[in-house]
Amino acid sequence: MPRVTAEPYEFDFDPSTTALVVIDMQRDFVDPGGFGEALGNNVSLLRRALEPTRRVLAACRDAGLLIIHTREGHRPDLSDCPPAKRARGRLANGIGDPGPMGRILVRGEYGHDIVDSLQPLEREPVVDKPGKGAFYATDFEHMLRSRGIKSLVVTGVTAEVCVQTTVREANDRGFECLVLSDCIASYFPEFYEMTLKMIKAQGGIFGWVAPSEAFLAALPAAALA
Ligand code: C5J
Repeated sequence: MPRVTAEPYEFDFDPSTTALVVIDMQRDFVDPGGFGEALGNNVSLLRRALEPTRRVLAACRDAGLLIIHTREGHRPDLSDCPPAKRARGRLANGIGDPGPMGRILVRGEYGHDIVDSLQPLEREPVVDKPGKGAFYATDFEHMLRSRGIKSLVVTGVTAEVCVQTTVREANDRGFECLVLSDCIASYFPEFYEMTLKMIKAQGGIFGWVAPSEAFLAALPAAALA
């Protein structure tokens, strides 16, 4: 079984029961000129994760792993957006309002979609989630269980919000999570650091952490081809 040099200890995984999860790499969070930047965030902090994630995505495609992408957002009529979520932050331009790349966090809008360099292939499921976690109010868990998935390799943004929420949800459901440290990112450097610390604390209370090169070194080429 492939073994990744990770923290707090080695992460063993079977490629046939492992999925790569790419969380919310959406233009509105990551691209210059999007919603995230309009809120005053420095998107270059998120963009650091793009190239390592692109490499991992390519390797997982070659190895034949299941790959699932997620996007945070809502139906155009906002019927799946809790009023409390919409009101939070008292933003002049918040969820559902016009933003620099279309209506903010609304499905079908340009800004809601995944950045060009990480666009899903047709065969790769995309989970549209109304919450921060990928399990809440989605068929994500059903997809994983239907395919016998036991381990998740986790990438995406933002570290402390949708990545961490998803890892916690996955951990409670019995999935083993390896978070790739250079493939997640936050607008806040201290939240990025603390996310990694929290995941691997206490013997891996939520999972494992490793740089993508350690995962790529362990991933057999064409594992499932
Ligand atoms: C995500 C957010 N994707 N930060 N959303 O983390 O609101």
